[in-house]
Amino acid sequence: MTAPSSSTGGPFTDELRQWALSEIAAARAPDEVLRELIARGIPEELAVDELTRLLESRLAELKQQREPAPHGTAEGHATADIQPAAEIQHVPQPLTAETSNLIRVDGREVSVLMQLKHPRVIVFGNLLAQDECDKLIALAKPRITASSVIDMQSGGNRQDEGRTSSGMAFRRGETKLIERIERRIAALLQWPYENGEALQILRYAVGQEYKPHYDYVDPTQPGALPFLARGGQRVASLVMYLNTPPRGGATNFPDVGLEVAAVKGNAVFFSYDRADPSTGTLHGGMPVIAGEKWVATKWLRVSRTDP
Ligand code: PD2
Ligand code: ZN
Repeated sequence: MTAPSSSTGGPFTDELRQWALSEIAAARAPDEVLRELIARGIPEELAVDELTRLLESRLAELKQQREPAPHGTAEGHATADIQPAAEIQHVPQPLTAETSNLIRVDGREVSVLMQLKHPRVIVFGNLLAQDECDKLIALAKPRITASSVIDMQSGGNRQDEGRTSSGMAFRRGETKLIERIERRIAALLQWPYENGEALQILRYAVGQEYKPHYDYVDPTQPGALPFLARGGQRVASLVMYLNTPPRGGATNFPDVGLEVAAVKGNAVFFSYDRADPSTGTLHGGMPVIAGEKWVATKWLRVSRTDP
C-alpha cells in the first residue's frame, strides 16, 4: 500500500513524507523520526501531527494485511482485496495561543481553554459575545423544527432516534450578524468562508440528546454522493454554545473520555483528516438534565459549498 498521495503543502514536503514513511517501514523508533523532522526545520506541532498520521495509516495498513480474507475471496490473493485507506484531507489549522493565552480575532479576545492532539480538539472561550448568542437564539426560535440526519441511502434527510433535538439552518451570510460570526470563524480556523456550511442552530429540551456519531459522511454509501458533490467531505466541526444549561448537555468524545461543558459563548472545535473512526472523533451531545441547551454548529468542507 502506498503513502497518501495528497500533499499537505508547506514545510512538510512529499519528499519528507516519503522519507518518514521509509523510516517507519524500516521500524525506526518514532521519537527518533520526530527528532529528525524537527532538526530538518519542521515545527514540532506539525511534525507530531504528520508523524501521527503516517503511523496511523501504517498501522491500518498492517491491520488490513493481517485480517483474514473475507468470505468468497480466494486465499493467497489477500493483498488484492485490501480496501484503500480513507483518503487523507487537509484540515483547518486554527489560530492557537502559541505565544499568548489570547487570540485576537474580529476585535475579540478569544481564549484557548483546552487542546487535545488526538483527536484534535480545541475548546475556545469567548468566541461569541453574550448578546450575539441571545440574538442567534431569537432569530432561530420561530423557525425550528425536528432535527434530521443525512440518509446515507438516498442522500436526502430523515429523522433519527439518535438525534432528538430540534433545529434549523440559516443561509450563509443571511444577516449582518451571521456573516460577521461566520467571517470570524473563518479567520480563527484559517479556513475559507466559502467552505463553511450554513450555520445550523439546535435546541435540546430536557432529556434530548445527540447520540455519538461522526460528522463526516461515509463515502462508500450511495447517499453520500450528492453531499460530496457539493463541497466535498467535512473535515472539521465547530460547536458553539449559545447558553449555559443548568445541568447536562456536554459535548462528549467517548473514545477519549472527554466531556466539554456547554458554556455560553464558548465553542469546541475538532478536525478529522479522513472519513474514518481512527480519527477518534466519535462525539455526541449528552442529554440535557435541567433547562435547555442551544448550540450553533459550523461544519467545514474541503471545498466551496452551498451558501
Ligand atoms: O450539541 C452538541 O453538543 C453536539 C454534539 C455532537 C452537536 C453536534 N454533534 C453536531 O451538531 O454535529
Ligand atoms: Zn456532530
